[in-house]
Amino acid sequence: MEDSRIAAPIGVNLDRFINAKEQHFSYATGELSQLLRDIALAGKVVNREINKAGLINIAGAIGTQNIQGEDQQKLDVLSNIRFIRALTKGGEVCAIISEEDEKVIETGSDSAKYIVAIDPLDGSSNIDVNVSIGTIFSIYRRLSVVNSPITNEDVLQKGTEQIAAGYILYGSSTMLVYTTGNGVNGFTYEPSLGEYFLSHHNMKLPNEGKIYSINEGSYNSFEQPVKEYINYCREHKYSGRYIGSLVADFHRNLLKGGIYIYPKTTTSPNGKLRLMYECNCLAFIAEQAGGIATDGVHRIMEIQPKELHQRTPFFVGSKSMVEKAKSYY
Ligand code: P6P
Repeated sequence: MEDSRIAAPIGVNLDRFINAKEQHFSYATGELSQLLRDIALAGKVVNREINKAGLINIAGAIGTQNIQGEDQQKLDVLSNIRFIRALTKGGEVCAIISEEDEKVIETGSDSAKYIVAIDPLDGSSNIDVNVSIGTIFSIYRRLSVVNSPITNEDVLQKGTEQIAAGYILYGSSTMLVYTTGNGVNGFTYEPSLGEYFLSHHNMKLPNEGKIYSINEGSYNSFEQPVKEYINYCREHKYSGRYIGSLVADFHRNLLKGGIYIYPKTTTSPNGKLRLMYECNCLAFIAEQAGGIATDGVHRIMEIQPKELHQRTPFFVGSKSMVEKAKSYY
């Protein structure tokens, strides 16, 4: 037999991983697996559009604003369309909460069991300066019976009710990182094969870290406990690393240990980040990897949402660092 070493194994692709995991759940009927595949596929399309943005003039602002009053970038709008189309055609989702849409999007798949909350492209102000950006998503089970109208209770569920969450990081390489409540796994996209391959199995967030991510330009507007924690980090010679792109900062801290903080500020009295499609998603991943996520004091995933685009202060990362920050409150 030929020496098998000349054919290096290419590893486990996302499809095979999802199928293998599905077999662990006797009740799994394949819909969640299909939903994860739909998200992964849309991520491939968005990845392709991001990578050629500068060439075909889809970078930059389009002159409109989203519900948040933020200038919409062409790729924001394009990514939103791609994910909504993929989730709608996939048939597994009955409703979508998107950062780019004021109201809940009903897909028309009234017999579908799942609801997705998504930030199609976070960090979009970084698009035209070629800094990493990301898609962030959560998956919930609908509470109302199928083929009935979508209710507020369906779309305003606590983070503890998530059945899956993840992000796609469009960086020096494109990665899909997700959890279904049994640990966190990372897949690296191989464009030449059009496949995601398992590259980071059972990811763990180091309990300690020496990286803190916060926009210190807003220092003067922070609450006293936040200022005291920043001073603690400075005294202990931690490294300040703030890319200005949540998914990129979160991913680095997930791998190396660290804390990301977006606290209340005078301009963002409830914090800037959104509970449903940014904070809950990353909180679920952080917790599944051994970290924690709070609003400074309370567990993010215990917050009862009252509105779709609700904001919250966000402290996420290494358990001992988030707890240290909390000790100043
Ligand atoms: P600031 C991007 O707009 C974002 O939502 C996150 O990705 C990022 O961490 C944060 O806002 C940056 O906000 O106010 O520090 O520029």
